[in-house]
Amino acid sequence: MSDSEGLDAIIVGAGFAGLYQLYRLRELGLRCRVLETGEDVGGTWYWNRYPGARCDINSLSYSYSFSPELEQDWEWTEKYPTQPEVLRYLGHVADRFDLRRDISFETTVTAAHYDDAAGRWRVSTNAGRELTAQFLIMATGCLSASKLPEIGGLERYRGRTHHTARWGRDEIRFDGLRVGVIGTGSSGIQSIPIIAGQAADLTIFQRTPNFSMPAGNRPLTDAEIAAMKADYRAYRSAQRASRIGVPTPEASLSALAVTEEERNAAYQWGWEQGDLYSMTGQYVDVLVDPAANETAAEFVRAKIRAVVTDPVVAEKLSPRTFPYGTKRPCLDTGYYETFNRPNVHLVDVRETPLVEFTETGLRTSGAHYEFDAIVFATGFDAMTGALAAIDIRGRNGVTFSSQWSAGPRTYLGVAVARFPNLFTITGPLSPSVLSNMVVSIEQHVEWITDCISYVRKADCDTIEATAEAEEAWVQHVAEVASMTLFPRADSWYMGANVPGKPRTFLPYIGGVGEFRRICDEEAASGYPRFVLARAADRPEAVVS
Ligand code: NA7
Repeated sequence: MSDSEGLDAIIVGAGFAGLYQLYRLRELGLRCRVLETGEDVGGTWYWNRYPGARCDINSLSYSYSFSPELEQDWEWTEKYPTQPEVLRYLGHVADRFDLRRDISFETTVTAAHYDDAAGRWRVSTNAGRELTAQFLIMATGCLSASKLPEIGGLERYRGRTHHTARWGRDEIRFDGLRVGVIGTGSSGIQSIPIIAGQAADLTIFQRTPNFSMPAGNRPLTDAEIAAMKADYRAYRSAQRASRIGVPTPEASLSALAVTEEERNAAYQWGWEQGDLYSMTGQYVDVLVDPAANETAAEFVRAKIRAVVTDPVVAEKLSPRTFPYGTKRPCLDTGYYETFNRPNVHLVDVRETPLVEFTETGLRTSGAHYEFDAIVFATGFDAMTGALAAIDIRGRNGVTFSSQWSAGPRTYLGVAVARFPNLFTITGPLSPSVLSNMVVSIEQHVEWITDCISYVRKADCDTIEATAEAEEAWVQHVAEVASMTLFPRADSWYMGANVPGKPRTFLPYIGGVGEFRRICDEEAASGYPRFVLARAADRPEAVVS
């Protein structure tokens, strides 16, 4: 099918990012189409329907700020919203702003090629459809390309299988079943206590134990909702200027400058907040100094030992191979307590590695396990996976894979040299997963919208980051990361969970407020690290 719509922009993905980008570009008068694999809006919140799936950021904070009316009308019910509640919210946003009419659901983008001569992107879909547009905006998410364990034989296995990131729309229960769960990241840690309550027998295959703390989830009170709604504008400003998209107090002391009693009291206070940042935020050096970090790590290990009654199991659950906070910490509801249940067993796959799936279950180097159902909580090819899944070709047919063999290269995580008029919302090398995603998404969407508006007002047709700007940004992102302990962990932030993926730090750790300042400066000074060109001048006018 050919493009009959004469599109200005194609947006790939209808999650938080794609929905807001559509809203903004429509406001600018652009004709847009959103292409979305799912049957409905939601992105991450459409796919991750596993039991216990919940956001780890306070609902009043993890929400759009662009519409004060939406902020006032929507009623969040819990401190940490469940997946169904976030999905309802996004459905409400789609209806409220009449977004669905420009979204094609059940449509997967397979290829996007830049046509130099026409100065347009040609986008192909799984349904054999071809669309063209001047601008292509990838709202494909940071954690959307799910991954399976890298062992063979899955086709042989006759029981049920479920991936946490591809959970079905119908309720899935495990009553009376023998269940195996592979993976102990956030998805495993949130779902394991619930699956354990249903299954006859549950075996958890752990490769790396994680640091987790009680979420302390609870209903929001009317008073706290009213207080936030009375002061939302000031709160949103503080979010935008903050380090992680949630306003938090800045620490001033070293963890090593206080007594053990003082330190443990401070960590205890952070622990009781039940959030991702209060513990690490107690001291300036927890994420940069190994000795300071170890004090926080040991505090959490002591908590694990206090809950888990079998000391051998407690030790297996205690992280020792990476600094606290350098892999995404988790919030849980009864995770460690689950290991005291008689129907729950823990297998350390570093001691006895996974070997293969069999017709009836799973074999490790130590034993064979029979299961009626296996749950894969094995995570994602983070930040680059969803982009790599599409055959994207820029100027002269250049591909991401040919340019990114040593790690992703972007300018500000939003633009890529040799890929004119292509934008990546919260792309690699932007704060993204180290921040409240909604705050970072809004910042990128607004920046992209202003940039497109600038291009049109300047009577130009293309905008493209220079290779020099990209190189400088790649260096800066790596340099800032190297000042922290993050590169020491085999985390998905480092691409370490995907065999063969280059080991580079994928997000930008300089902070949301600082990143916004850099992006704003680029725009305010007329996009000096980009080349703008008119169709008539192409391609000679563009140096790369
Ligand atoms: P994560 O955090 O990547 O967790 C995946 C888990 O699966 C983690 O424990 C992995 O161990 C484990 N894993 C992955 N591959 C294997 C293989 N082959 N064998 C054994 N174990 C394996 O994904 P989640 O979905 O839990 O959470 C992702 C993010 O979503 C989360 O951080 C929040 O930001 C929201 P590993 O640690 O790599 O050794």
